[in-house]
Amino acid sequence: MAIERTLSIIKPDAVAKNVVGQILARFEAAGLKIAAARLAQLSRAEAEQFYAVHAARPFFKDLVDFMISGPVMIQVLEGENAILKNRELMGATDPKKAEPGTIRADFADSIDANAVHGSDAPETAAVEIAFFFAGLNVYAR
Ligand code: RTP
Ligand code: MG
Repeated sequence: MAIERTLSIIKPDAVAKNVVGQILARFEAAGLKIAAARLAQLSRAEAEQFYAVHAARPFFKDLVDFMISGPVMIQVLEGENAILKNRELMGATDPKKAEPGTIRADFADSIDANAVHGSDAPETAAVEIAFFFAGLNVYAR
């Protein structure tokens, strides 16, 4: 199994609930290492660019409004099979459909306020990591 990196965001709802530490602890317990991290308030332009793949979807404006509604915690997770492992830890997009014990089942309130983002493939992980950490250190651990 290859060592991968993936881009993870703890969204404004989970930061507001003060569960950043609990979510990071789940990544660590699953063997994922934090290779870079920063707390940020996204601008509208940044959120629109980050989610540009969804620009034509009916939920796009709500998604962007939500992502800029408060600070987010952005991290690069590194480990074996990190992209899929993170998606499994997150659970389904809609927390009502997420498996018990997943981050979204335990911390998310709705499909809009769903606690976390995770890259969905190697190509998107590379683009998303460069988007938020270009010029910053990402540590090989
Ligand atoms: P994310 O990108 O945030 O990790 O979420 P995801 O892969 O599980 O879901 P995706 O299809 O990429 O959608 C991005 C975000 O848009 C919102 N969404 N709303 N109302 C809807 O039908 C709907 N579908 C998606 C969610 O907040 C989702 O996280
Ligand atoms: Mg997605």
